[in-house]
Amino acid sequence: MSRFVDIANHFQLDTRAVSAENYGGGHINDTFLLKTETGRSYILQRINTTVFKNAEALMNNVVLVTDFLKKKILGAGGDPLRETLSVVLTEEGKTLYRDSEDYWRVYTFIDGAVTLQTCENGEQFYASACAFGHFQKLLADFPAETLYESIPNFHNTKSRYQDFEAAVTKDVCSRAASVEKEIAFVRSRKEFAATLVDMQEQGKLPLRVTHNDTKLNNVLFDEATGLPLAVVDLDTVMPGLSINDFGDSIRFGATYAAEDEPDLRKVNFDLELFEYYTRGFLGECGSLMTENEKKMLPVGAIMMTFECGMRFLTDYLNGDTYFKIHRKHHNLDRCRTQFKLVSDMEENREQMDRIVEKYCC
Ligand code: ADP
Ligand code: GN1
Ligand code: MG
Repeated sequence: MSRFVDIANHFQLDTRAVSAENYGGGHINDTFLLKTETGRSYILQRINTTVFKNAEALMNNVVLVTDFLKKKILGAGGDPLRETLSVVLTEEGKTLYRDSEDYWRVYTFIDGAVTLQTCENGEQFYASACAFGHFQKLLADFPAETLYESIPNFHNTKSRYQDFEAAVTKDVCSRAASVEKEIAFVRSRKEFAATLVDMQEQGKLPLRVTHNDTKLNNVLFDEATGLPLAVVDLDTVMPGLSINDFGDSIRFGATYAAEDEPDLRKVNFDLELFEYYTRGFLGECGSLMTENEKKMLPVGAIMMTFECGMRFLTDYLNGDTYFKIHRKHHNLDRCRTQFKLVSDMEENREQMDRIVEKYCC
């Protein structure tokens, strides 16, 4: 029996696990689809403890957030077992199993759902916006102070900039000379990198409980209706900026190209998709947002795309130690798509502002 099946059998499953296959395309954790003797499915995940330093505190967050969401979902007449994650405990009643090397967790599998890696049409992107906007709305009165900061300074673009400069200085893989153009791209936006962090520190943007990793593939859609069903990947739910949740979705989803598309001619920011998302997000949580937040939504989109590209470049310079890679120069390809999108958004900034205004009133 495989090691993963063995590990799975330390959890309270309906019957014994019989198989575990690689699943999903995340860059940080390892995900497996488990099957038990009855044919029931579960999700098994190995937590990347280089990234998440305190797996127990992280799981405490997940339990707090999912318990909170389940109450709200029940109150609204929904199905708490399908509309958010459900943690399966170990035989000892713990949220994590620890073997000699790693921390593991299990979630029940949400059946009848699909995940999208890129949008096929605007309606799907609109649906994902409703999911993340609704998520934000549901967590509006969650007690933020009970949450552990699973990755400190996660979307602190200013400190991400410092990490980038440190990577250029160390240049451990002697790659800096080959990415001069990308380095210059980041450096010319140093002041921009500070904008949102500064505004938040000056009290111009409120901290809220946010998801912080609002990629399209972190939404499950109902297979039967195409409607959004659940927001998953709750590891980075922490205090953050609403506009960064908006922005990270735009970064990943407002293009028909993949995040790692090597042919940049195919990578274009799509204003129509931007409009679909803006309509969905503001429709769900716009009434909770301040005027400043709404005004800064386009900046959130540019910032998250810039920050992510800079993180990919930093990791490339550091020798690919953070994000999983599946080919040589994978992080560089990812960085380049992000920077192409940043340039496109900068060029389309006025149209983005107009679209946001259109859905603000
Ligand atoms: P990562 O942190 O590596 O991105 P995720 O938690 O997002 O991992 O899981 C990877 C994929 O597995 C998701 O994109 C989704 O398709 C699927 N998935 C995760 N949790 C569940 C679940 N409880 N039920 C069904 N599918 C799930
Ligand atoms: C990572 O784990 P995953 O693949 O959902 C990363 C995000 C990046 C994203 C880029 C904890 O998300 O911040 O935006 O890759 N997650 C972490 O695709 O660093
Ligand atoms: Mg994910």
